[in-house]
Amino acid sequence: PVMTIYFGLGTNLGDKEQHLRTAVQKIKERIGKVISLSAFYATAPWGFTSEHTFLNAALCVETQLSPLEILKITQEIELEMGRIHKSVNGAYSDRVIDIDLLLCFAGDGTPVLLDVPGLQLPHPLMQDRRFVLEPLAEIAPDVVHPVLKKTMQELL
Ligand code: PH2
Ligand code: MG
Ligand code: MG
Repeated sequence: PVMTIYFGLGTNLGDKEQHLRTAVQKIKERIGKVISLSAFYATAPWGFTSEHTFLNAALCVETQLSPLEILKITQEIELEMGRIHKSVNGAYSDRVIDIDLLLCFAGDGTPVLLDVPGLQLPHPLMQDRRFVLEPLAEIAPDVVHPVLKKTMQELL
């Protein structure tokens, strides 16, 4: 069964544009077909203090994989690309790449909701983060958040 998945990508270290392009390429090779990719948005660090600004993007992919299979692959890509620290209890840190699963829909458009250790869909904080909503509203303005019942444009 084909599913549509939306990712949020972020980086605030090194050659950020290259990191986003590399992550998109790896996702394309291992997860599925890229349907759309947003522009890259320069954003200020949210939720922590850092001298390194972010580059954020949103990505839509069609895949045959399950959300947990996708999570495993995105975590492997993060490690391969040199991510060292993960956030602990919401204490964020600088990173080469962060790939977050945001929203997932089955082939018929039914939302896929998930709440298991390590993965919650929709992403529980997406509606609070402009750095997520701005790129996402660019590629999916009319997609409805299945819990909040608002479009990405409305949430932005
Ligand atoms: N990611 C975070 C915390 N803060 N701030 C910006 N601007 N962009 C991010 O991608 C980001 C953040 C947690 O993953
Ligand atoms: Mg994140
Ligand atoms: Mg993450």
